[in-house]
Amino acid sequence: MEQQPARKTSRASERLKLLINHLDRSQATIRASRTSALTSTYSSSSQPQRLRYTLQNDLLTPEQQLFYEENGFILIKNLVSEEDINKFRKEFERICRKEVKIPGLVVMRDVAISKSEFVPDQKAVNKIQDFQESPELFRYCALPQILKYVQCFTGPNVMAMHTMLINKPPDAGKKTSRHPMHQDLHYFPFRPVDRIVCAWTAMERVDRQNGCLVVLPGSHTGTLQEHDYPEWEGGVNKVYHGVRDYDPQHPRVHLEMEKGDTVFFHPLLIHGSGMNKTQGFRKAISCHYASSDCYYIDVKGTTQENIEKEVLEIAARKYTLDSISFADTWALRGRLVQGERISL
Ligand SMILES: O=C(O)CCC(=O)C(=O)O
Repeated sequence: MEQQPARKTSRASERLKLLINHLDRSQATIRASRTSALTSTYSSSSQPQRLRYTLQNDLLTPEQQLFYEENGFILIKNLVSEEDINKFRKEFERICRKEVKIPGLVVMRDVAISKSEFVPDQKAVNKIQDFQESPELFRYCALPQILKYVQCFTGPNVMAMHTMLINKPPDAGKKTSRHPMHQDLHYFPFRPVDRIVCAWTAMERVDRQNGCLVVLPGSHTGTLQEHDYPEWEGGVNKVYHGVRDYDPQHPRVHLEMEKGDTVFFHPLLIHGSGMNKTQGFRKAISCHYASSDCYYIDVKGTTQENIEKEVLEIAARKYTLDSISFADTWALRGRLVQGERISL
């Protein structure tokens, strides 16, 4: 059963009211800095709601809403059934065995394992991305129990923009199974930032041993930071950029989760994942959603220029088009999962 915290009009609702008042008053004091996240809107005129990160809804309790506003994530227990997760796992295995070919799918391999001649190629797969053409895997993105939470952040018109099944392998001794701390917005040329959300579902128990997600609560209230490849001795996986500088003293939360638990988080939340110290693969399935009335931005001259360049190099090999823009790479992959497709 899905977790349903008690709906009591408690101290949390009082704090929520206080927070709303505070946000109302602090609109004029949001600080500016040179980052493309600035094109986000704090409170666009089409959205009369007074909360910043969540929309008016009948689902989140005041406690949950306040938690997301303050921390930038919310964990919902037991949201995806064991049966569905087992089906996703089977489909992933069929894809790895090349029994099924999915148009547009990107298969990524761990940098340390893929160099080893002793490990079969399938065991090097650390992620598959862009599974929007896989009817079985894409079912995850349209699960009603996921979408009902997603729309608390995006509103009713929902695009599935980015799909991943992460298969963190047992670390090969080089610490390459780690995912550096990053903000997902670094990869996205669309805004407003607060109408984007990630759903990440554990496909088995995840804990500190097998490299669960680590988040810096409250970091979603900051701006988009500069990202680049971290200088790791053992190497870094392709496109695993990390925040260049973040406060090492910032409190961290390790999100230990059971199979089927799902965390929803904001695209500015600084997060990553640790090394997989076990012998098993740690699997999770994930989708980034955005309101379909988000719009594309030009990232030239911003901190996102480096990822744009890298994505366009990959796209030039993947698509047989003469020229393709960063926005096009997203428009081609995005799929409407609820409501109406407006501008993305
Ligand atoms: O599942 C993980 O280990 C981290 C995934 C992640 O943050 C990402 O791919 O952006």
